[in-house]
Amino acid sequence: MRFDVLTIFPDLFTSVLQEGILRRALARELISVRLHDIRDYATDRHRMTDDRPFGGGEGMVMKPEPLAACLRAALGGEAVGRVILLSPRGRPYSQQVAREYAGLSRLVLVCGRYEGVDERFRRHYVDEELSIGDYILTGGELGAMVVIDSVTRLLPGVLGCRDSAANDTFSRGLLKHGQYTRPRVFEGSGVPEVLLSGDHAAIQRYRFLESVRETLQRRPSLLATVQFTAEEKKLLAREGLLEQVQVAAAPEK
Ligand code: 9D3
Repeated sequence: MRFDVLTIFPDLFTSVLQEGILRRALARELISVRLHDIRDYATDRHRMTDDRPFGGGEGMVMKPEPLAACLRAALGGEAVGRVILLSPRGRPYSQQVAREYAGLSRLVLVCGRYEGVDERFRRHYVDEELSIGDYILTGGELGAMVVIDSVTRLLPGVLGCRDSAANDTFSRGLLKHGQYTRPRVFEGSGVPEVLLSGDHAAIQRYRFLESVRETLQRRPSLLATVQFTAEEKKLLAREGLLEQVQVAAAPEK
């Protein structure tokens, strides 16, 4: 998969791409990331990428010509690849959107700064606007990194089967159960006995119930989209959790 990033701060991306899973995905050519410095496409002698808003008001707006020239260079004649503008008024990002992007061969991520980009650039060139959450950032770069990180780990071959994406917190809509490792006793606290028992069916039941309890407590609205098997329902009923789960899953929460 190929990512093209348009930004006035390409250096922000270097550390994120130089460590861990992203570094390995790049080295194995499972992804490529091309950073395009919008400032290289500014035409005036001060290399300005922003200007004051017509009509007045606070802050600055990103000029359309450098953005358009940079995008043209990034696409290199091919009109393939979805053009995504990171923006606080965009569609909310989610694991579902990440899975959708992971099915594409190319993403172009445009990072705005200041108060936003000129509306004509947005209308003529942007396929969709994407927000990473309801809080205010100083620009789109962190959003682009979130997209690159979350999409890359979904690509075939990026994660080993041991930590495969199929096991994720959001893969079936339940939060993950807590995990324990050595030592057996830490600051006076032990490890749940069942995890030491070697009884894999019992461990699986315990973890499933822990997942449901964690989800009920922390994110009950997530339960609305979870499908339980008949066997899981029996287990939940036996633990006195079925009714709570059904209440949490009911609409109008
Ligand atoms: C006063 C109006 N502001 C909108 C709430 C203007 C504004 C603030 C911050 C415009 C752009 C920005 C910079 N943010 C992003 O570029 C951004 C972002 C975000 O702020 N929150 C969540 N997701 C994203 S993706 C890009």
